[in-house]
Amino acid sequence: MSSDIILYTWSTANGIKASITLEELGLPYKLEPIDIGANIQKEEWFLKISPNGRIPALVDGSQRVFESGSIMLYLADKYDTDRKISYAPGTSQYIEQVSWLMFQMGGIGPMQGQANHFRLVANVRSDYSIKRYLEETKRLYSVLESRLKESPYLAGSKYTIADIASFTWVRRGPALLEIDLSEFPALEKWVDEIGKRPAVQKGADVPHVDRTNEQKELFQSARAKIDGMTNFDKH
Ligand SMILES: N[C@@H](CCC(=O)N[C@@H](CS)C(=O)NCC(=O)O)C(=O)O
Repeated sequence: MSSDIILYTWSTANGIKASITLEELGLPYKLEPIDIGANIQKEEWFLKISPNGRIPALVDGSQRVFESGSIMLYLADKYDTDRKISYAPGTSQYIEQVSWLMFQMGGIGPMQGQANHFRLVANVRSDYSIKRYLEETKRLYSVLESRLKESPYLAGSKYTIADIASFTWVRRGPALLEIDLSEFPALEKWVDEIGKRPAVQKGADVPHVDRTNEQKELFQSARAKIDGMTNFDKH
């Protein structure tokens, strides 16, 4: 299938949702790496594509698409005519797929993102914030766990973009936040299975960056640094 897709991304939980979707669909695309550490995402030219100044974003001919969930829906609705990783618009399963996709976009992404921030990168220690966002992240995982106990995939019997969206976040929970996935056995099995898909492995490495400096020890020392600060909260 031919396409004029340009993907602007970086290898983060939100960024790889787009590249994994493209790889699953076997769609050719031109990659434009946006180094978020260098703040390229805030440059004027990029804001015209992604007004919120964040990755991922995509341009397909004259169409811009921003927000990872919107990108996934756009690609699935337009290009997944064989319904490999999506349900057809207008069906009940499609609504289930969108519901779980929005659950990730409005829940796991923002909550786990804040948990990551207060646990790993904040320059103050706030035990209240760490507890609030970590507990909420785990509560959201328990919602996924309940769903995956009754259904093989989030939207039903088929692996879809809804699974990809939560997968990219949940897979990072153990290393970044020390979340023990064995507390969520159905979720752990689902993560392992999705992680083995060749398109997922390929898409998760876009753009390829050297991860040798991102080993467990780096996250451990980031957490230890925050633990060593005085708690900022007023009691
Ligand atoms: N809701 C947005 C969130 C995008 C987002 O937060 N992207 C992060 C990387 S995972 C980013 O661009 N961070 C750079 C910044 O905030 O300046 C989506 O799902 O696309």
